[in-house]
Amino acid sequence: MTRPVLYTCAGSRGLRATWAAEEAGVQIDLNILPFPPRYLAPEYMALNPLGTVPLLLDGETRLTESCAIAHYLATRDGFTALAIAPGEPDYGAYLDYTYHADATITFPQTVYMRFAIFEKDKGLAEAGVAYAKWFHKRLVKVEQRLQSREFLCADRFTVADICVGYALILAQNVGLDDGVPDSLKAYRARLTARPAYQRAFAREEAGRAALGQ
Ligand SMILES: N[C@@H](CCC(=O)N[C@@H](CS)C(=O)NCC(=O)O)C(=O)O
Repeated sequence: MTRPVLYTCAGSRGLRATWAAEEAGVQIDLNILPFPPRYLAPEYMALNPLGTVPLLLDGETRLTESCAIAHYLATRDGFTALAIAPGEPDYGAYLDYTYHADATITFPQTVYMRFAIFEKDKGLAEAGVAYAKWFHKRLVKVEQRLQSREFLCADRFTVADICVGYALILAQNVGLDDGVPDSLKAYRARLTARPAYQRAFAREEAGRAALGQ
């Protein structure tokens, strides 16, 4: 069997995939691209016309959604405890939090980043700040869920934690931490202390350093 190839940028949403690979013990070839690849690695557009990262290639299989890649890697070589199977009590919650992570939580973060950081000279910084508030409000569901739990689903660490945890890591990296509740900061600290997270982070940072970024 060939190894899956992950194209990503260090610290991007692709970290969900690198992290899942480390947790699941799946060997991947990691290709760290300069950010943003659409300008700094234009040849990547031939592989992924969206120009976005991550991209996972595995034989005929290709995925461009970070949360889907995390689930795929957690189950590729056989079902692992990182995923939740149909029939388990938290199956629905697992799907819900895994999708919620990018569609509802990370989406407003990226609008904030675009208008308030990357393109702040374009006069739309106010819109960016409004989306930052939206991001903070949208943390309520995860905050309430974790009031009585260590992990989001099934009393164990799963891909749902990877996907939601990344949004909290991104918040810290882009100056959105002031509105993050302390309970979620503690949850993030528990997640990032995991050896598999540390290995994934180190792998991506080594790739970034090799690019001189
Ligand atoms: N929903 C996709 C979003 C992918 C995405 O937009 N990735 C960002 C990096 S975190 C990107 O590639 N931005 C560069 C660009 O759009 O040019 C996912 O979860 O993977």
